[in-house]
Amino acid sequence: MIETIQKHRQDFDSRICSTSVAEPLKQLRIDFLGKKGCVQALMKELRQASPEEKRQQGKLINDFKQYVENQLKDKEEELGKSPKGRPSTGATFDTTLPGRREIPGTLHPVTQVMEEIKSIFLGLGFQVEEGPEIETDYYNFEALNIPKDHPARDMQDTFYVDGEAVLRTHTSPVQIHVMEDREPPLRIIAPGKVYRCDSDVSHTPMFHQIEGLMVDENVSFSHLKGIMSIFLQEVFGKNTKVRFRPSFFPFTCPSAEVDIQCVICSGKGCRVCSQTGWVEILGAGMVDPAVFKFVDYDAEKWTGFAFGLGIERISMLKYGINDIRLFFENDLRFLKQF
Ligand code: 2U9
Repeated sequence: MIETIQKHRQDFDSRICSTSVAEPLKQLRIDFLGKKGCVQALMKELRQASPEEKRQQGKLINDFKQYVENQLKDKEEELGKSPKGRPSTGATFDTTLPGRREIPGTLHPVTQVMEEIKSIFLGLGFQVEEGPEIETDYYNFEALNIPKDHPARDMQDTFYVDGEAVLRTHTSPVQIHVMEDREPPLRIIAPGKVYRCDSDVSHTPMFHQIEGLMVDENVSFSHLKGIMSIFLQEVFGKNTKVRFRPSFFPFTCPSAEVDIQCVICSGKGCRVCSQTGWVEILGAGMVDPAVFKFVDYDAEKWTGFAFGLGIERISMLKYGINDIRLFFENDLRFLKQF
């Protein structure tokens, strides 16, 4: 009988040690303390024993029963405290299991291109300036030489907040604020979100812009051409061909639209460049003296150039993306490629 109890105890100890979930613990209770369990079987065996043996062996069986009950109670408490029946103490875990790999995130492609462009202009001596995304009609339009009845207001499909407040349609108000606060010389870029009520494969209601402004004595169109060419060759490669076409903006005169030779077909003609071999990349021009008047700059003394570009458009051309909405769908299959 003593050996049988010892065997049962060894068996019990080894099973309870390797139990880390509640379900097998229930089975252990049934196997040892249940009606058909081994403690009951020992009791049955005891019926045939002499009175003296009953006294001695009965005590051993009771001790074993008590031991099993205590051990089960402790284990149940331990498992009950930790989630999903795992031990809270970490006493039993498989050290041979491979660790769980953390998948590191990456910067959004729009943020990456924004940072790249900022660092190019920082290298050219420009400072970064920021401003509010809700602006007044004055800073978004009036001070940029876009009066109330000007057709350029329709071109920009404005979101009106209430009364005189609008979601800025470009980051140009930042430059107006800076010019109000500071005297030239100025060399600044204004990155940030802008809003226009427009949505299709190449427009989203919110997109990112970087605008730039340089004001000093004797700043000329040559400076504008030089800086734009250096910038575009940094982004798209040393051999990128750049061309300037005359254009119109209310806040610059003369104005230009700037193209690069198509990065998809290298100028041969494809769907992206509508068979022209060129793609439009940014707008620019010499600051209109009317704008200087609004900020009280002496237009006889100071001249300046300004430019503006959409970050999503640059990113689409750089990476060959054909639908701007992909940037905002948060699909990891798209985002993981950058
Ligand atoms: C001040 C004076 C002049 C900023 C400029 C453009 C030309 C331009 C567009 C490019 C693509 C906007 O994102 S886009 O749709 N921008 O073509 N922006 S000149 O001129 C300024 C800005 C501020 C005080």
